[in-house]
Amino acid sequence: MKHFLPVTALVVISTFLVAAGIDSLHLMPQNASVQGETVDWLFGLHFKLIAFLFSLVIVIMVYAVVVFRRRAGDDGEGMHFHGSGTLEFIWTVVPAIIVVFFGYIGTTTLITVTAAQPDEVAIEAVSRQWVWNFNYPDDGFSSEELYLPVGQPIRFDLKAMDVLHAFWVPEFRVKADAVPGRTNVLRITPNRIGEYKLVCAELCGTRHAYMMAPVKVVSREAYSAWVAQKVAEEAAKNTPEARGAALYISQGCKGCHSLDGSKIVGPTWKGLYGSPQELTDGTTVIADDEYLYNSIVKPNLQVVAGYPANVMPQNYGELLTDDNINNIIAYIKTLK
Ligand code: HEC
Ligand SMILES: [Cu+2]
Repeated sequence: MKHFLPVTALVVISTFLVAAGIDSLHLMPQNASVQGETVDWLFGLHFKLIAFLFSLVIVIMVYAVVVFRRRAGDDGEGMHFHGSGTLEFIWTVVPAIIVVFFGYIGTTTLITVTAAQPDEVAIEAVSRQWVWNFNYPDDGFSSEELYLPVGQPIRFDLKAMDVLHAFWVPEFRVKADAVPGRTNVLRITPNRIGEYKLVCAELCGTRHAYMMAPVKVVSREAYSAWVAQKVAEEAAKNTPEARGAALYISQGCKGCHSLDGSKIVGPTWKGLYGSPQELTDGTTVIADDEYLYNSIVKPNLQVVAGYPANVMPQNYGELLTDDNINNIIAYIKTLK
């Protein structure tokens, strides 16, 4: 019994020292979410328990080695004893209580961290090999950067287009898998303005290590400004001219028509609208809306002099809607 007090004192001192040592290592980056506070609290508690258990084992072992060592001239036997009911009871019941207690706070922490928030905003995080994309359904645009307003509870709907990925921003602490064919949910309320990095935390192929996306937690005002800018960009993408420019590429017009005045297979579109066109039958027409429409739908009707007939595909009238064609014409008009 005379060893009990010094050993207890040493265990207590060692626990504090080890716990402080672990703390000073800063194993986790700065926390930046409300959920992270709960996680860090639980994490900290575990490390204090680890510091205690480590001290319990190491202090008693070192104490025994030093204090009970064989001294010069001592060749007697050690003390013999058979078990101790009290001790066994204590070292069964106390750890059992601790384990159940930690199980309990682990569960309540999980419930707190995953709880739905009344005013949460949904953002869809779409993962594919090897990029992230964020859809903001409330405002109808998507972005490659994740902007978040500080203090706003966010519900991430996680999607995967090909294989398993995982959504993880270390500063937010919480993490969830993105699984093809289902939508996993992850809730985060960022509470610290700053720039972070989203990483994929599920080995997903060759470029897994590079599957990252910038995360910017900004003030509410900066967020509104960014949303307004994105909405405007989205609207700009939706003009007839912009849609026509997209069709120029997606329908293959680009392969035969240049925009810079150079002659490829067909005539350039630069300065085409409103200019006189010499045709193979010797006549000259002005390239107005009607002429352009006919040139797209029935290319052989009026063939431009110096160019072969039957080269421009004859079936654009079937492939393209009238809307498509009008968009292309609107685009051609911008090519001065
Ligand atoms: C395989 C090559 C090819 C592709 C692809 C092609 N064109 Fe053409 N296009 C031509 C050729 C060659 C001419 C000139 C002969 C003629 O008038 O038919 C022409 C002529 C035109 C003209 C008249 C130009 C002028 O200077 O008077 C328009 C307008 C036109 N194409 C629009 C389109 C559009 C729109 C697309 C895509 C949806 C497209 N073309 C795709 C080859 C192509
Ligand atoms: Cu991935």
